[in-house]
Amino acid sequence: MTFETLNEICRDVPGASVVEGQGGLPVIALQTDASQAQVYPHGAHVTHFQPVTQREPVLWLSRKSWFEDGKPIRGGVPVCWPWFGPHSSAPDLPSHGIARTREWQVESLELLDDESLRVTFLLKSDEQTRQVWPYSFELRHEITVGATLEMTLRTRNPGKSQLSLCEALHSYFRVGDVQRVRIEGLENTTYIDKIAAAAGRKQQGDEPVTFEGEVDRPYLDTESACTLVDPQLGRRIIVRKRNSRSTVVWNPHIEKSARMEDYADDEWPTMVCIETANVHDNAVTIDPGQTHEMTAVISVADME
Ligand code: TA6
Repeated sequence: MTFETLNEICRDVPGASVVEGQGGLPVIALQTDASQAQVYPHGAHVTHFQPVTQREPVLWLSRKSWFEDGKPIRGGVPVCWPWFGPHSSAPDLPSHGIARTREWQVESLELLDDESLRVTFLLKSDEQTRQVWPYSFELRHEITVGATLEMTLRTRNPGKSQLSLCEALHSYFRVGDVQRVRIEGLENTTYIDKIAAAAGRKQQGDEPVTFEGEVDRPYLDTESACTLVDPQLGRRIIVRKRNSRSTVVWNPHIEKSARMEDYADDEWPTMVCIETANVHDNAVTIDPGQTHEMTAVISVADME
């Protein structure tokens, strides 16, 4: 969408504007009494969310991120859809699917009665998507910015065959020091340890998740909210969810982050991913004519 079209959409909505973002890409800036946020139509990608109570942004964004066609933004909340991680049978296809590297259309933008702002992005199947995923779909990403950041990923199946897919709102959170944080809410949950892949599935004990090294874990069959406790920034980030059965936790630590071109070597202590997902055993199927939606709600509280 051109700047002019986006300007037209934002013009009559108090608190919404479109500005030139990184890489010259348009970005929608949303300002409310409670918070501010930024969302790129590129990937329908939330890159910034900061309640007025917070000195630091809630979302992490790499200073080396790409901001260009065909490449994913590193940080914020990438939309992983309709597969998660590498494609199961075509390794040369993009990791985490097709949604995060496409430009989405703005379907609606409105100021709600509670003074929050809601923008809905739409991505429809086309020739390009059918080349890598031979199905018809309508994918909407509804983002509501206020005291919380609420994101709903909604898949409608307009076709005649059942859809089977994986999905994640791959949220990157800003922390003071990953070696000092803990995640509560995943106790006694089964996870796949992708670092010790040979070890396969493991069970989290009744202790919180902590980060002594690289951690890459899809936790399965869990609908629990997670709390990211950050003593250095003196806050707790709470990730609530609906219709999500998986939570993926990731920090690349030293070696993996050094291998990533769009991730600075010294950034790994400042981020943690807690991803609201349906992956692996928790893949979803959507019958013809049906709609499935998954929601993440991000909020922040001071440390008790
Ligand atoms: O969510 C964790 C993960 O699957 C990791 O394995 C790591 O690859 C991360 O996603 C980032 O993936 P990306 O394709 O964005 O580099």
